Amino acid sequence: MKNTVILNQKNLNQLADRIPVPTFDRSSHKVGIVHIGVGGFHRTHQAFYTHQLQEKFKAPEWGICGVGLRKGDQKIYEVLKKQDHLYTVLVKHPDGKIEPRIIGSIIDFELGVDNPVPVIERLADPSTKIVSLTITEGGYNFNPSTGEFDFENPDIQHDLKHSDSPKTIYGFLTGALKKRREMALPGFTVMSCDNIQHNGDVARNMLLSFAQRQDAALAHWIEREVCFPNSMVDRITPVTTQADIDYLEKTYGIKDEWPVTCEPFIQWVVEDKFSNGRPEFEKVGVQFVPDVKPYEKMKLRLLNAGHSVLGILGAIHGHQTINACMEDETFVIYLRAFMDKEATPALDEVEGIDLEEYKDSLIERFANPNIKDSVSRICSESSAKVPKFLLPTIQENVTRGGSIKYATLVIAAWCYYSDKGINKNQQPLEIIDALSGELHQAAKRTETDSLAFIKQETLFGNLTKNERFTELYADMIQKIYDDADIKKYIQDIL
Ligand code: CS2
Repeated sequence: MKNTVILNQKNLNQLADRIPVPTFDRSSHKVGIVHIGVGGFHRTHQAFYTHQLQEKFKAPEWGICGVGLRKGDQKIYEVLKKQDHLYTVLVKHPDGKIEPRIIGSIIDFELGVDNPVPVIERLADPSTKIVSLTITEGGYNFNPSTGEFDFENPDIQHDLKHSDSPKTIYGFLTGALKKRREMALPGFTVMSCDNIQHNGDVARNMLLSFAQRQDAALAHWIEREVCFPNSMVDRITPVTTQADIDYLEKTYGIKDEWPVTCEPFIQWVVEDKFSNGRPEFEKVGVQFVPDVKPYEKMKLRLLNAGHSVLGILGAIHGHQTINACMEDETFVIYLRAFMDKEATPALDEVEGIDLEEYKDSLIERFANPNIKDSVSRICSESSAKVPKFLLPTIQENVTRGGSIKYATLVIAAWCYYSDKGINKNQQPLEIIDALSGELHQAAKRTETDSLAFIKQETLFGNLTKNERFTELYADMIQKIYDDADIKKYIQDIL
């Protein structure tokens, strides 16, 4: 048994013979990227790529400063500060192998919750060239059915009135960009890394809507000076468990309070549109393309939607993880049928990608038995995910007269899930959703109005106007409410 060593910069030398540690001189690195929303995904993806670039090719001007804008970011802020912003990534292979590595690309962290000034200064600093975002699908503050910026949000109203003490991402970005304009500095690139189709365009439209209300001249300057590349990001990153923390300590004698785990697969496709320079990420496998849209659509409609199909149906059946769903043949066949018969017909050609192979690879990735990605993570924030991952496929198939039954069952199951909060064995489900109250209220009305759940227009738009969809949905609702044995209906549909 190795002696236990606390993870921090001073102890790295002692750890170097146990696992790969950063060999570059972190103290000489400058912040070039400010990243807002340091969750597990950022740490296994962009920070991982940046680390590899710094390790293999040096890139001292592209250190990352993490930023948290929500109260919930306090914990990651404290853990990373204590560990000199070092953390471990555990890459979990399907054959059981686990590859650990300490990541050194994050070099600083600011929390903007009670004290926004240091964050604004950091964003406005001449060394900051890119501001990247993983603020979640629900974090962009737009109405999912109209796509319009939501000015009703009280935090947005606060930011419009108090530009020097912002709470939202838009208040922070405009505050910093205003300073840059005053100092005659160039803008920075705003690089969205969230699972939203046209994520860069969405970030741009939302920021400009906000800025126009606040200061029209600034909005014009942003239009000219700030690029918003679209990007497709991909790496399955489950929630870290206590078992992961214990594994690292028992096996390697490393005390890391918040390691992060992921699958071996990693992909990042980005539009090469940067306002103020960028790291040479292509050296570590990032694809720069003129138009990322076909890639993002493919990923959202197959991978993310596939996750929601398994997660929501799996939760009701009583499966705990995505790989448990994939051990259940009925679920695998259903997933493939959804992908082949509903998602694929609504996709465009993706240059250089064979969609059959892509789907095969998703089936393999989801089945990785070592990943244990919880269905509760997948179902969390479904109100932000389903309208982006699944509903566009239903809408397009409604228009073109294609199959909709596979996806519709998922919507009916989501209603039952939101209403009852239990699986078919009467066990409680962990529901994490910013709109859980609203979803529950709407779903509860199903007893008297079978379409109540899908009448939530901000989520479902005008889908209730389509009879083929509503009839199918109402029929499925009736069956699930009569008997929640979801696998029976999955089999019926197949
Ligand atoms: C998942 C994603 O949030 C979800 O429901 O589908 O987090 C997914 O694991 C990642 O996008 C993979 O790149």
